[in-house]
Amino acid sequence: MKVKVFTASNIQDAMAQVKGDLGRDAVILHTRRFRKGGFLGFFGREMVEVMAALDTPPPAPAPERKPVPQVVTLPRPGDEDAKVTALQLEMANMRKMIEQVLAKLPRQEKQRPPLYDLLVKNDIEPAIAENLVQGLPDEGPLTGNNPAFVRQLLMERLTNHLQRVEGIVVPETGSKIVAFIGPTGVGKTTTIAKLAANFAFGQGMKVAIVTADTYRISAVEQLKTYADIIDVPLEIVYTPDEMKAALFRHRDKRLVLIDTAGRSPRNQYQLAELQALLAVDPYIETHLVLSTTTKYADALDTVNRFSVCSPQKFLFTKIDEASNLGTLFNLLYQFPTTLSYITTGQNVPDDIELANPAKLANMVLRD
Ligand SMILES: Nc1nc2c(ncn2[C@@H]2O[C@H](COP(=O)(O)OP(=O)(O)OP(=O)(O)O)[C@@H](O)[C@H]2O)c(=O)[nH]1
Ligand SMILES: [Mg+2]
Repeated sequence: MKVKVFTASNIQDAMAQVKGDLGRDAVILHTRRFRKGGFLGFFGREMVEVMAALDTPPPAPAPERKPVPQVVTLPRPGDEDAKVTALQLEMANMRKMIEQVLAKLPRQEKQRPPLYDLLVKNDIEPAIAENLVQGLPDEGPLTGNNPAFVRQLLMERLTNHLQRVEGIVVPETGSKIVAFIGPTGVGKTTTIAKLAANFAFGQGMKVAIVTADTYRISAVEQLKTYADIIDVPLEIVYTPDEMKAALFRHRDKRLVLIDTAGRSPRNQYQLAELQALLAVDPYIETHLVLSTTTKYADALDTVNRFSVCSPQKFLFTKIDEASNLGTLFNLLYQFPTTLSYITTGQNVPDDIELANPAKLANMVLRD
């Protein structure tokens, strides 16, 4: 048996080489794509490698043997079974032959489909990417699976992991209090202004804003400016008791939005203080605000440390600035937390929308 490896820039050229060298009876044992040149696996040229084998024919028949004329017989009942058995035998021989060849070959690097590389390029954690592509059919001309079809299957898997979506739901005949917590500068205050405007103008609701961010004068001024433009009342609170009193004063509002100071996830004292502020009312729904531009490891640390405040939902900001949605997807894959809104820019009140699973999945798999 003859086994050869052919390399070309595309599958058609590789197959032409196989045919030219080993002929039409060659058996394809294995194909893979890889990158040649480049730096750390990037920017290289994509190449295709095809491993093919040819079962070399037995020595030529003795010259004196005369060719036996072929007798063509019509199939009779019962012949079909014989044909199937012969075919099965042939296939078993072929499988044995391939197994013998593979056993003699040096161990190959684990094969991963091209979509795995695309996920990892989009900062999906390698272990998560591996789970996502597990069991996907192979794509490419050798298997007959259209790459677009395989991509669509993966897209459905991604969408499934982003299904848990719910914004702020104000009960028909009741009210809602929502607090926004998170690290500094992620966009909590801007997001509150966007939501206040949308609920007050868009849905005609009575809205109030309470801020516990009293660390910086500029923070209060920033929110006061928004509150004045939107024409909603703003309360400034320093202690849990004041928070309780402010919520009581605004019990007639359909929606109360609470702004908090950005906390360093590493400052346990600040987190405990935040926890105490939110503990004044068990009905406060807490959204942990995270920026999509944050590195996954840092975002994971933030989620773990803010878990003392038991946030019910994640809200992701700055999608317009993120080069990919790796952090967002990795977190939602790991935590069974509901996703509320995503923000897409600095403009108040427009740059905010309810998360859309299919749209986000599309962005996760950006080429
Ligand atoms: N590009 C972009 N910028 C945003 C977005 N949301 C907020 N920002 C900007 O991010 C910066 C910080 O926004 P803030 O709303 O003050 O953030 P914060 O979380 O309240 O910050 P602290 O109160 O200091 O913790 C501002 O310049 C905002 O305009 C967004 O979706 N996209
Ligand atoms: Mg703020």
